[in-house]
Amino acid sequence: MDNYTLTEEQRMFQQMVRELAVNEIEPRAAEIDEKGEYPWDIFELLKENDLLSLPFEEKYGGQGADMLTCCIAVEEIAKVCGSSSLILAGIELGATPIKIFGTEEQKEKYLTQIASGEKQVAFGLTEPEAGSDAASMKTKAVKDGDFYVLNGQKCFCTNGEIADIYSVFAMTNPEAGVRGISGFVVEKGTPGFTIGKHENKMGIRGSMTTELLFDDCKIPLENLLGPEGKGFNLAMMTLDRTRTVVASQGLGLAQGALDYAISYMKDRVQFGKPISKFQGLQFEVAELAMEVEAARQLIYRACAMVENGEPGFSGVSAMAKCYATDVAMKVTTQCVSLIGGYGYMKDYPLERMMRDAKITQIYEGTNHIQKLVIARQLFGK
Ligand code: COS
Repeated sequence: MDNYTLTEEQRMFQQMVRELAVNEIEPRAAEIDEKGEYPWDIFELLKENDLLSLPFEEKYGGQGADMLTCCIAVEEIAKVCGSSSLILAGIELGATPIKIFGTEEQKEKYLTQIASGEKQVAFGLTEPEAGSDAASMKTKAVKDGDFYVLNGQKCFCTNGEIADIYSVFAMTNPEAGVRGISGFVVEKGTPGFTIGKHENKMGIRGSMTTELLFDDCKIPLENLLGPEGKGFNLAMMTLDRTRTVVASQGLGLAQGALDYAISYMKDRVQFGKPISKFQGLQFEVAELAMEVEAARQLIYRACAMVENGEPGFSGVSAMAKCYATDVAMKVTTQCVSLIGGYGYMKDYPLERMMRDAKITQIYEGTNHIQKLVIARQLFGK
């Protein structure tokens, strides 16, 4: 795959998703945000258009799409609705641990259900006292006969209340520290597993974020993901890949805000001419456009590296996530300013884009953590 340009097939795919997003998703975006409800109609739309199955192999009912193609879809949807773009991003995050370490039986069972849209998936790593320091998790999984018994709590789980399948990380051997963490698949309805607090968030309000509570939750031994003690590696390997997806969300929000501001500026007349004719504002927009394009190229490069398993992809994926999401925050904030008082009002999409952009700097590893990952690659640990 070429690192810097899209293939003809990817261009056609991009155009298809763009039209779908503009015609079907954009008209719903303000309402999704306002009501703070999960957009099941958009989920169905993505399902009908074979977008939920993108990242899965054909043998599991998927499209076998490469990383960049998946990211293009997220970018196009994020341009019009941050919450809706999380439908695809949530699948990437929740299902990647199963793709990486799942046995053939686990993949056959779970990936097929996720690809078809029959079931939804989520990722449970973060805990109230284990955020950036993910290895300090307290949730325990103790082997007992044919089961592991889970006790503990996860928080800020995207898709928490609507998922059916969860990739969960827990301590199987606390003495071993980070090497004592293991990954599991937990199914909704397992006794002892309940959903806790529903978070009331600043942005991405159409995405459901909740706690996961485990109280003597017994899961079968065969739900272990990969070898015992390799769960932390699995979580990191997952994030190395999916950070390109969050980067694409940021990119989409930035591009969407920029496109909106440019079109507004061409119509808005002040001092006798459209404000797009003022060079000071043109230069400001030119600078934002430069950063958006630079973010796009970094994401494409990171996707190619992830796809090919090129050495150093972890650092470049962290660069893409950090850069693109910082650009998203800067561009959406400045675009609110560019359209002035209207930018601050809920009748216009920019304030929503600005609120949605903020989380991209935080989730799947804060941007401070991305810099740590990059620095460790440069200097060693
Ligand atoms: N891929 C595979 N294995 C990795 C890895 C990676 N990218 N990064 C680290 N590991 C392994 C290390 O090799 C080490 O294993 P060994 O001891 O067997 O060699 C182990 O994991 C621990 O690594 P390290 O000592 O570097 O872990 P730290 O506790 O210092 O944490 C950071 C590293 C900070 C990078 C990690 O905790 C992190 O990414 N935190 C952010 C978590 C996050 O993104 N949360 C968001 C959740 S999703 S909303």
